[in-house]
Amino acid sequence: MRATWSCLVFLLACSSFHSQGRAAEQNRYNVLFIAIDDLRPELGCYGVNHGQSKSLDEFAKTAVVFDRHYVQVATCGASRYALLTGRSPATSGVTRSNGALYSGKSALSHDKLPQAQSMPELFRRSGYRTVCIGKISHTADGRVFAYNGKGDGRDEVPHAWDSLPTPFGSWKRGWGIFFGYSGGRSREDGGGHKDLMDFQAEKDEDLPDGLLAQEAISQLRGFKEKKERFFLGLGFFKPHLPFVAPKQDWEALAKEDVDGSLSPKIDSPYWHGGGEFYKYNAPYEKTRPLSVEARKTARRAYLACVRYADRQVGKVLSELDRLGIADNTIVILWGDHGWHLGEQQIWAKHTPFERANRSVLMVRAPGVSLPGLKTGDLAETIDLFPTLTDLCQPTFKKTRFALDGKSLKPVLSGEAAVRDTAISYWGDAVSVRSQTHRLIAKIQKKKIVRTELYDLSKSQDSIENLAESEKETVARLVKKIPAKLLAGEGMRSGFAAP
Ligand SMILES: [Ca+2]
Repeated sequence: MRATWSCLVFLLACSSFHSQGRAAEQNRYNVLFIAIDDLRPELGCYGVNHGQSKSLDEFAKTAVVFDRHYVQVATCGASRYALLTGRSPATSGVTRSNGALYSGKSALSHDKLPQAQSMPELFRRSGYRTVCIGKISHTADGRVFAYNGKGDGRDEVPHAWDSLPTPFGSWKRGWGIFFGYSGGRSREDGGGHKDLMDFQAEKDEDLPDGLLAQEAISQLRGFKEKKERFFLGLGFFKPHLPFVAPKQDWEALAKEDVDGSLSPKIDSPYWHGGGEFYKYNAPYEKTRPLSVEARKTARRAYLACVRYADRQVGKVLSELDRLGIADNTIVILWGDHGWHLGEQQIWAKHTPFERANRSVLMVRAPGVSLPGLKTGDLAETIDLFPTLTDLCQPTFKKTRFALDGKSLKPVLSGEAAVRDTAISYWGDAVSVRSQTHRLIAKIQKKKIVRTELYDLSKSQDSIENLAESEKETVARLVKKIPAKLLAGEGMRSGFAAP
């Protein structure tokens, strides 16, 4: 009898241990997902020594830095669509549209479906408190309005967020704050403001991103106090156009020897004139190409904005440490795409080239990622959804769409690479990046009508098209293009959106 009783106690203990074990395995981490709009890897931790990214460089020492992370599409909305749904443009058809989450065939349903349509929805249905501050999807606050404020303000990502507490300050609304200038002015306030740059503000909180950081800190304190498992999406606006930051950031760059060199123009149908950049009023003559002084001024303005965004990230990460919750919080730092700062004589995103597709990715997963590892392993933005589910083991697992990416956990732990190419899309271009080359295939009516091949092993800005001379490399990389794009299912063209 005594033996039986002991046995029962032992079994109960085992059962309790196992259920606790399972509970501990699921919903394992909080997630702090920080997006920085239009941030290319112009940071110290990426070997670019302007000395203006102190916070991100410090964070990099504790995280894994991906040197070869590529977005799916080099435009805000389509890149974020891929991030949030985990779908490749080859399956979603979203190769251009900024409005993909809420318009056209790719739009998410506003009905609550048996499966989660997006990453934050999946975490929400797992019991996480999901909060969106700033630009995580395409709109500035997660709600659908036109630039002029018209619209019904429905959620851009249905069922994703418990709360959307983006502060508007004196700009009053989402697109107002997104295109904000100092003094509460905005590109979209009807006042005709369209200066390329504005560095008059005194304090961080006199501009939108400072307010976003403030709100994020307040949210983190709330999570800690209520002991909530959280998924916080925090999307900073700078260095997206217009270039606006406090005076101190502009002045700090005055000490820098900002590069004024002229890059050769690329001979490609995907070269474009950077209309979004050129439409702003600049403090220099808007020639093509820009003069050396104009190039320096524009680059300095971009870098000043990077410096400002960097400082806001630093405040939020410091608070995470101070609250003592960094050890069970995964932090992802992600740029939604890169930017040409004059390389190939382009001042913009919206190309299939290296500068537009290569963006910042840093991941800190406590207990998993190797602190300070800088990896050259290839990664795509669609890998982040499966990476987070792999690491966090959220209790709700059903996704509306098959996840097209791969978990980066083996890369984070330094065990193995997970891909030998990264594929990006831009309109009718499919671009395949290997460790050394980038192939750009123009596809029309399911046929490749033109190829470009660049050897990037010596310079990421190479403009020498080797498609004719290195046919074997072209053939090898063409095989990586999803077969359905060439076999009949094809990709749908995007929707024109601003
Ligand atoms: Ca962007």
